[in-house]
Amino acid sequence: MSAACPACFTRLDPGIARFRCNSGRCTPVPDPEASRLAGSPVSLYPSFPWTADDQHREIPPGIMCGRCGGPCNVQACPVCHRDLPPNWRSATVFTMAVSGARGAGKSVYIAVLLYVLQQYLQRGGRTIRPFTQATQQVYEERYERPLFKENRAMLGTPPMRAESGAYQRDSMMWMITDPQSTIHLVIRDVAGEDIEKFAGNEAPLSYFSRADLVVFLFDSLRLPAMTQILAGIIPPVNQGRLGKSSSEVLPIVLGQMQGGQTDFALAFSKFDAFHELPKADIEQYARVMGNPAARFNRDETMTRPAGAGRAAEGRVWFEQDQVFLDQEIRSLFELIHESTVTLLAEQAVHGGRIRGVGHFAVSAVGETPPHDEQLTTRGISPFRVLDPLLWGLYRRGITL
Ligand SMILES: Nc1nc2c(ncn2[C@@H]2O[C@H](COP(=O)(O)OP(=O)(O)OP(=O)(O)O)[C@@H](O)[C@H]2O)c(=O)[nH]1
Ligand SMILES: [Mg+2]
Ligand SMILES: [Zn+2]
Ligand SMILES: [Zn+2]
Repeated sequence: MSAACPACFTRLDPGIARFRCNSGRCTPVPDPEASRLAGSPVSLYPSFPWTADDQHREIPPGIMCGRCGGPCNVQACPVCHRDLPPNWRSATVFTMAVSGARGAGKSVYIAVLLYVLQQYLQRGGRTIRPFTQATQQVYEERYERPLFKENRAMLGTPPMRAESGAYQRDSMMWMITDPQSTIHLVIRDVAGEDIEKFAGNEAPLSYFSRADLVVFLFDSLRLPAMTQILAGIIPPVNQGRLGKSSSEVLPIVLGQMQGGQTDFALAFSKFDAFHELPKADIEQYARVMGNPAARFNRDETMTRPAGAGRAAEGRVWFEQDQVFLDQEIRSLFELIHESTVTLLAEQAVHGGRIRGVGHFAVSAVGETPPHDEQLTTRGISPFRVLDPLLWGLYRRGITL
């Protein structure tokens, strides 16, 4: 896999490059293309394109600044004009975007995903670390602190046009290392509010259709039947920050997809709600959800064969688990009268707009928070959170 821009997720073409002036003599100027893709005004030091021709096939170390005549030695993305990290072109990069309605659990999912990934990778002597200081800071302050240190709900992600605090405008970049190789995992969060507003193909969300993987979180707790059935069994959901439903937001996200480059993981979030269904006295749900043999009732991620020398074994295990789970979740969408959801995704595959679709069930917290000031009563108990990512990687030939 060739490298991709960590900001706009464009795969880098070896014949096209861009260089930024670092002479110290130029000043930042408004960059229309960077602004269009960011969805807000962006000023950058001037940058200039370079294209391969018959005489010059290899990307040079730098070019001359078209403004001050000084050196341009910093590589930038030819599409969004953001800086690329040093030596980025030779890196293996996997890009992932998380999408879904407001309050569907995107940010909490990302926080818990990274936490579980760290534990998962430790087996077999592998590690995951923030690749940049900015990532470390954003993760610690915005994700880790509320959930793992203060046990409270995260604030809704601010819209990208917010004056300040829109931390998701920059991707988080992580480095997964095992004795043989290094993979750069780039993750972008988004405010549900921003997705809701968009219709059709919007530049600031165009990274969706350039991502290797888009995870769409379908909020289990917003299903009309669910909250009624579970009234009295789980705490009532805070309706304050909610907007369009998951069924309304899915077509918007799929409408954004084009080019067929992206694998699409369609996942129930807050799946713990489904696990509560047998407690309600409704036969139809109790029978399906009470089946202990069902894949959506067990999570064996941590006992899966993994680590050095066990990749082939791990792959077989994963393939089987994934096929069954996918079938079960499709049936579950039917059972709850939401088969349009799976149908829409299938259509996007057949129309060549996405590369493939997989169905998942995840729970990040493991229970419904009593209120925003107390996230869990038992501690965070994640369920199957790694599945979408492991599937996305598997689809690119990477077995973790
Ligand atoms: N029951 C249950 N509730 C969850 C889970 N994960 C998140 N929640 C609840 O969902 C709320 C919203 O989660 P967020 O991750 O902030 O939602 P978001 O999708 O990032 O929302 P925006 O940033 O507004 O787009 C949390 O405050 C929790 O109350 C889960 O696994 N189970
Ligand atoms: Mg959020
Ligand atoms: Zn870019
Ligand atoms: Zn210059």
